[in-house]
Amino acid sequence: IDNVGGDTDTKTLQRFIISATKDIQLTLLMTSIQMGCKSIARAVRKAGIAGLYGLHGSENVSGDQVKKLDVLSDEIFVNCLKESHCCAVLVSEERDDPIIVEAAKAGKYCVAFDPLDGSSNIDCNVSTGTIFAIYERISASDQSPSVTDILRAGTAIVAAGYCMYGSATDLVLTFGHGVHRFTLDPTLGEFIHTQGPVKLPAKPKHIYSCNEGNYSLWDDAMRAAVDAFKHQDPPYAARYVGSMVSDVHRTLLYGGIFLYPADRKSKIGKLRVLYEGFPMAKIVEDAGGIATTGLFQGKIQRVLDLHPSNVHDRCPIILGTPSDVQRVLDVYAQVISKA
Ligand code: P6P
Repeated sequence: IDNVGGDTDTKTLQRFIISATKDIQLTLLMTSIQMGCKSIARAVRKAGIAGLYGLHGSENVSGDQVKKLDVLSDEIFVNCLKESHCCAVLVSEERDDPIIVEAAKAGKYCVAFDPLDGSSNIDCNVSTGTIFAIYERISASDQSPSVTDILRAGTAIVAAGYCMYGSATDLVLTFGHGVHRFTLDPTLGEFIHTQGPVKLPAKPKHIYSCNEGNYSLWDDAMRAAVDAFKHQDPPYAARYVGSMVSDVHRTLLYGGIFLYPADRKSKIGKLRVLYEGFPMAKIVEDAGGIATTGLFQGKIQRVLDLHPSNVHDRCPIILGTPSDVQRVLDVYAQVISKA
């Protein structure tokens, strides 16, 4: 009943941001990020319809070249971040090179983001999402910022989050002191606090989530690990949306395991470190879960301990309920011990 007009003390995301961070630039930055997510949510909801009339790469009634939704989402987010006057370096999944914000608008944060992850799903109305990770720049404010301000280990992340454009628009966020969930109330235009601190369930659902179409491309250990979930009694349920934000959101709330391992086709994995692996690993760890690469570059690594050398580096990702992830790590440990 709360938050439908009768509430006189609405717990908005804006209020949470103000209370959770005493840094005015981070408050302003998060205000801009939530504005970007609201704008993308509106475009996604609209495009779900317009998509039927060829939204992608076509001209609209006034003859303008209508932008593909992921490009549109990227421009929305870049403008929101630049105009926050709180950012120095931006890395977008949609852009080859980092954006160094002009000095007049530069601030002390760096943001890596995927403006519309899973956008190949938009035309069939499958949920998509925006993912972001925030760092504080390490270069001095009188120095020009550079990519080295953001090419750092995931443990340096100040805040991470995602916004899922699903049946509802959910925004999940951590400043490192607890994961919180907010749901957009379109009648108010505000994200309302709906859950938090969010923790992976103590009694998780038995769900494994991966693209089994790649089964023949996996190494023996990954095949054995996934087979073990299927041969349980009762077997685990298979759930795979193919949109990382959806698969991680379900894993966070229901428990279970999400895997995108390396394979013969994607030898270093498919998902990108800076704006998929790191933010999701930060959220899952803050919610009491584990996020690992599995056996990668000869050793088992915590995703957040990786140190990317390129802004679009990829890595294998296995994350979720600790007992489920540990089962996969145990299989890899046996592989290493036999090597
Ligand atoms: P596949 C979407 O394209 C994405 O980047 C993630 O959102 C998702 O988890 C993954 O790729 C899906 O990849 O190979 O299963 O289609």
